[in-house]
Amino acid sequence: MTQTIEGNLIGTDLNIGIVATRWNDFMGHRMLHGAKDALIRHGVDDSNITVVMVPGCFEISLAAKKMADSKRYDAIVCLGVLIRGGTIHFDLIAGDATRGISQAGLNAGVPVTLGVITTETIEQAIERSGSKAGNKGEEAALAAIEMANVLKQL
Ligand code: DLZ
Repeated sequence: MTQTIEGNLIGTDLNIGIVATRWNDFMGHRMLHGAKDALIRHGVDDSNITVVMVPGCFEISLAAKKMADSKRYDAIVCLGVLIRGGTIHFDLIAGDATRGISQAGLNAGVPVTLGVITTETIEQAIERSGSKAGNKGEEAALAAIEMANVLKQL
């Protein structure tokens, strides 16, 4: 008989870390709010949520790595907003941030979820941070709860 392991969305007793950025704060703030709101609505105690603010997406992975390595968190949510806006930095930062975030989780064996939005325009970033395209902060927070609960069973 097939055994299927899956995580529920019950956050009771989970310790969750969030790394969020100051760049593009107008959208970042809404993603952080969406993430915290989702965690609390799914049972995570407010006092079990730790938010670390970093300057920009390039800095997310180091903070996520330190948090993951500490083993004090069941999962870590990484939030950032990268807008191309004609800058050549965009692809470099996006690539490094994504790889670093992934590596932080793999190295520590702790779920680290990706709530970094990469867009061409500010309008697209607004759409994905709490308007018609949802809130990617909230999605990353739910993925963190689900993965924390999957990992507990593996
Ligand atoms: C430099 C830069 C640029 C051009 N764009 C963004 C962005 O859209 N989103 C973001 O989070 N950060 C950006 N940064 C800042 C870098 O991530 C980083 O904080 C600085 O290069 C300092 O290391």
